[in-house]
Amino acid sequence: MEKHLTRAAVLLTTGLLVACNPGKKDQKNAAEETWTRTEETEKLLTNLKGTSAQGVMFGHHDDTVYGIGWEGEEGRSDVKSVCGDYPAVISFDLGEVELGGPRNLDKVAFDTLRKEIVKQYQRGGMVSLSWHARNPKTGGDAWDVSDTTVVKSILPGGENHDKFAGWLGTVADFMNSLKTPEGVKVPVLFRPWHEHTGSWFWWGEKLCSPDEYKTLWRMTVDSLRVHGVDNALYAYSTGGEPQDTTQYLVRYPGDDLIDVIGFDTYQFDKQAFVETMNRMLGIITTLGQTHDKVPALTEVGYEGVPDAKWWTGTLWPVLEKYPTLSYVLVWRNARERVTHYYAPYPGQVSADDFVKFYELPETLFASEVQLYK
Ligand code: BMA
Repeated sequence: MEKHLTRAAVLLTTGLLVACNPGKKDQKNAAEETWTRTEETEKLLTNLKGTSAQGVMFGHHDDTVYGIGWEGEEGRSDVKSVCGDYPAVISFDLGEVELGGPRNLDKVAFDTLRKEIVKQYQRGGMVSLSWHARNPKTGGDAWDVSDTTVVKSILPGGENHDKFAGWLGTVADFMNSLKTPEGVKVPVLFRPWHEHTGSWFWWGEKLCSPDEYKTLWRMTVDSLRVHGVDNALYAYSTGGEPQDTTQYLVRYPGDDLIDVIGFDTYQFDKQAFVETMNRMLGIITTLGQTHDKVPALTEVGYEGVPDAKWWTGTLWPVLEKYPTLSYVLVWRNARERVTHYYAPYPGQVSADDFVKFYELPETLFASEVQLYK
């Protein structure tokens, strides 16, 4: 770890110089030269840009590690139990990897995540990783917004910078540990610092300036690159707040750092949800084209899916209007919070409608994609 920290410190300094002096081209090139992506990761990016011609991939958080009434059963998935196939995208969370313990914030072992990530790769599907990192200043969780100087404190020169550089090292170690039995590093889409257009995480809008937020991003990516992480793509995802492309880009850290542009939104009131979806999907469709980035609905859902026709009656009629969308991912089926689920399970009120959604030729599940060929 000490070796990592030293190397990270050098790179973080470079990153900061780049952030502060965008005109100094040679410095930027020096930082860019320090990284490459594996062949499989390049392939993933190319295929992500191509799959929308075929359809939109369906995703589910923590799909294969637990569901309603079960946990840790080899091969099980609520989505598969309902429609017969795994999601094309499965996401997991790295929260608390920074503490060095065996399990993440939702009590899933990191060893289990490693195995499931490899399995999803072997299916030809994609893995996305979010990171609900704990609050590095207060010691609270990601939702602790009691102090508005947390981001500042972890940037170069801040009192928690060294500590946080160590945290980034734990993320890098995890990414570097994702290998198939043949030794192939498994590509992942890393999606940290999400929903930052709201103010419920310590990296949220009211808790740091746009420059601080962008520097946090650059520091994160630079650090992973210098730690040898060559199997990651990066996703920038706002909440549903931006009203137009300009607002969406206020904290955008730069085309050189980001591969996927997305947003998270949930249904409470149906009309408000549909309005937000149309506005945001329009924004990321436009920016996907003008910035050559992959647009994705990085988190969506209706808790408990109480509408029996939600999939084909609400979600799909909006999605089908935005054919360049790469994937749509619903949040987890929590086994420890009985009403906190977003995908159907056998017998759930929207299960039959989900099968109809699955049967649409334009929705893609794991057996319908090959993202590494
Ligand atoms: C939230 C909830 C929490 C969970 C967190 C990270 O939206 O599901 O229960 O801890 O995501 O997965």
